[in-house]
Amino acid sequence: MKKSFPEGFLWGGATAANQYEGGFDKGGKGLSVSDCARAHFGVDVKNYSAHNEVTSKDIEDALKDLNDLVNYPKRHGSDFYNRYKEDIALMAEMGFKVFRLSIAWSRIFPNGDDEFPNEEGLKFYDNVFDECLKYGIEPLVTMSHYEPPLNLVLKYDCWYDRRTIGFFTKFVETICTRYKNKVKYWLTFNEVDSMIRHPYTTGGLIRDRFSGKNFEEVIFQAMHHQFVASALATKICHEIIPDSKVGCMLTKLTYYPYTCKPEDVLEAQQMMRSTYCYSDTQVFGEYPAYLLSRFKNKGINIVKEENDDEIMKKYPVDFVSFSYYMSSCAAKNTDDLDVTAGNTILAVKNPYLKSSDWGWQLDPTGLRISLVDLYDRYRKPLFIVENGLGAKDVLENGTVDDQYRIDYFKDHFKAMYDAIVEDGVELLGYTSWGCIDIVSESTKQMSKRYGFVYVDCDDYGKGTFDRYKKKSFYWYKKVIETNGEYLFESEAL
Ligand code: BGP
Repeated sequence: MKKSFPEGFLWGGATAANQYEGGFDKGGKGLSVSDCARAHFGVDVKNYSAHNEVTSKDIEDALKDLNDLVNYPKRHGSDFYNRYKEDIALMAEMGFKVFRLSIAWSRIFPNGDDEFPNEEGLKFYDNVFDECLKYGIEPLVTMSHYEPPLNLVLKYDCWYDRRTIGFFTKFVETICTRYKNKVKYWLTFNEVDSMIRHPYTTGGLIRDRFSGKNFEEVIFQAMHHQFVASALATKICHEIIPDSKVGCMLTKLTYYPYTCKPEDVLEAQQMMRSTYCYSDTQVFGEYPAYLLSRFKNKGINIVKEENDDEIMKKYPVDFVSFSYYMSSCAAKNTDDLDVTAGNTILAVKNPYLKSSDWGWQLDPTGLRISLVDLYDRYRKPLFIVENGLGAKDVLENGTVDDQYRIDYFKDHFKAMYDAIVEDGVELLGYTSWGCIDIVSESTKQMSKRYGFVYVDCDDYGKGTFDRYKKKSFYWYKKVIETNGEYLFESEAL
């Protein structure tokens, strides 16, 4: 009996405006926080905070030269803004059923608190969605993916100020109304948990603007506003687009105990909660007991308004989406243990796993473990909206021999298949991260390539930006064409 994925499985790819779109100051778009996120060339990729801490002075420096696209690679991204027709045609050629992208909030409301939306920005996404639908590709839209308007940061401290809930829901009402006949799959916040690890890009929070305050409490207050906003966004989307499906999105970090010592098993369990507590809040519509205990024990006081709990409870998400790249180990005592980088984290290295060029540990079995964990925990349909291998690809004779990427995907897709067929997981679809090469989030590099399509641009913004199909382009096309059967044919090995 042929092995294939469920009928209607949504194969595709994922991007985010702040890393892919470019055109950062075109078409009436205002500055977003990401347009002021400087690249730190030559800094160790493990030094995550050096790459992602942002100070008020950094913002002043970024605003001094808005023509500086070398130090601010996200300003040019992959130039999707000018090349969206070509890129969507490439996605269609691979047979995509779904394309995940985000709407840049500051392209619609340039300052975040504008009275009226920017029509040129609305028109751009109309054109993008029309291009997708022309090929039968479903848009999967992230409402907020590291793109709050910079003005909200400078004027209100962004998500720390409760008024940002209103600015965000006005943005949501605008885009749901405008695209109600074109978009039915939505995500509210990308990796809502990431505010803990990079509060600037996710929450628009700059530490030195809160001197004298407990910054952890500031982050959780901002996150509370995002939870209320996420619930209201779900409500608004369902009201305007009755058949819409709205998902939360978490960073699926998967930790194994470094040994079978009970204290290491406990440490791994506690570390897993570092992201579960936020998806728990969005799926169950209330703060989990262990997060409330943490608030109490650390003297963290969240200011709520009287309807907040009711709103969060009343409008939970329809499905759970997540990013998965790698797994890590956890140990009570990490002295003398090797540490390696991961997605926005540093963690104990697993001696049984290989690592990517950026130190991320490659673990397809960990994807199956993650799928089982999440499905057992939430009993809601799942959607993998980010997965892939960031690697140093070399363009030769107009293509890239990225057999290593094919091998990565093959192993991960087989793990997905087993989770569906063996473990009964309901998996709606899969969008590989950076399906066309994209500026990386943690290090702002183009050279950390994820795509099935190579973009001729280096870490300094130099290149033609022309697109080249990699070996994996043709492989993924066959996987989609056969709904996964190709994975199990000998030639796919
Ligand atoms: C996730 C983000 C994406 C993407 C991905 C890969 O956390 O949601 O925006 O960046 O990580 O990480 P990186 O780009 O740092 O390789």
